[in-house]
Amino acid sequence: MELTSRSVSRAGFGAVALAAALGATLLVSTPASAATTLGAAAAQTGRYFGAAVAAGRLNDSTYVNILNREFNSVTAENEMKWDATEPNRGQFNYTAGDRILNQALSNGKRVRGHALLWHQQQPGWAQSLSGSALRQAALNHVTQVATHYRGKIHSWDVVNEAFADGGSGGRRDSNLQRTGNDWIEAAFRAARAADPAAKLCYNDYNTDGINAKSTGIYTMVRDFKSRGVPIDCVGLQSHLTNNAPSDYQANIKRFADLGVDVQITELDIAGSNQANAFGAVTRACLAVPRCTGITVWGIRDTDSWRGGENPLLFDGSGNKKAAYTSVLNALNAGGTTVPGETPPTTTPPTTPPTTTNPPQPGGCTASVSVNSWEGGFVATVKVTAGSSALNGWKVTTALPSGTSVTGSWSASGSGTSGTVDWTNVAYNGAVAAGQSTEFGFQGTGSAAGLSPACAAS
Ligand code: 9MR
Repeated sequence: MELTSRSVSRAGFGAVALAAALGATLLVSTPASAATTLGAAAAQTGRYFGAAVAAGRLNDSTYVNILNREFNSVTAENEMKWDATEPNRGQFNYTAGDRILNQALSNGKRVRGHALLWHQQQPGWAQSLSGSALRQAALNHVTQVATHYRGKIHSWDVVNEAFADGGSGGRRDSNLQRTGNDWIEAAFRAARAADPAAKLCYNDYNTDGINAKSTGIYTMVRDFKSRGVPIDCVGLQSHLTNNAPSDYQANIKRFADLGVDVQITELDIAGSNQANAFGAVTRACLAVPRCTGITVWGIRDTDSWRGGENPLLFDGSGNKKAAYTSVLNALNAGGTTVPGETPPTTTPPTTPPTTTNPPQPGGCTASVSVNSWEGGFVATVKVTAGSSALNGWKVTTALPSGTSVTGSWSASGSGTSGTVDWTNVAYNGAVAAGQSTEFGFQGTGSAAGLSPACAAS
């Protein structure tokens, strides 16, 4: 990625000065029991405070001491990327990623997964693929890596940096984008099927304020939510200089209002206003209940990818900087509490089915779209209500012999082979007349010739 530098505008400086004054006021009410580490301070409002970690530094005792003391979340800086985890097609290497994961889990930290698909840091073999061969390889990569880490990752960056810089608001051209505009949703569906418990995030940079690029992402997330594409969070990388954009908090809030969490995923801030800006970013996250955590992109200045800019919270010797104190004070001053993390599939139905007064079945239709490759497929099924509303539905699929379901989302399957009945889950049984909902499943073998039959229930 390229960094854009920001100058301190009058308006921006005014906002920071105001925020700093507010911070000072709030500090007066800091409880006597203020936490003394970033992780503990963030946990007071249910948030995490994390750092990007490099496996190669885990033998450095200064580094590991700070990591273990201060942070309660970890992101692998490079070790879970495509080039690291699948250096040869179909041959997976989790050695360095597992090292970071195990170090974190054994010290009670949660782990963010970064990143399943990205146009950068692709292995050479993927760079030379295109079209359906690349699509198949990419979805298989998502499935394999998310399955390896199943149950251990708090949040996955499923897709990283897929939007273009500048004013278009559109997708970035890449080999992945050229496999079809729906590659992102296919990736999210494959990730959900492989690890239903992980929060699935879209992550990008220069999207921290309200601009054409962040609005393009906003529109995609709104579309995904309306169509039932599984997405749970948006990552704002927040590689900044001197200030967060003046509409940073408003941007966080507009994403949260779509019903997704927001995570600050790669925070680093260069420039002379660094300490104030770190405090302002922290306060902006704390002000929005669905801003659930902050990750800084490295521990000491000497660990940063922004060589020479010293954009982190600890100096090269591991000493706390003014920016550290600014963040800690902001965390201790508090903010809104993060609401409980309820997976979408456990949300109670708004109109529960009743056995005493059953609704008149109104009929429904089902259609399927299949992304397939040699040996596997992802099927997305659209259920559409007829002239009456549905309070529950069942879709029957006859799978070809030899085909086996390996995962599904937004429906419960009666089995994994042969004739499978798919029944709505709690939150998507109610479908208004003429409206649709979607579910999907993934499997090995072929989904050729599927013709799903729908019945109201
Ligand atoms: O910090 C990472 C650096 O060590 C790598 O050389 C670089 C390779 O592209 O990726 C850096 O991390 C990036 C992250 O994965 C995605 N967002 C931008 C980060 C900084 O470039």
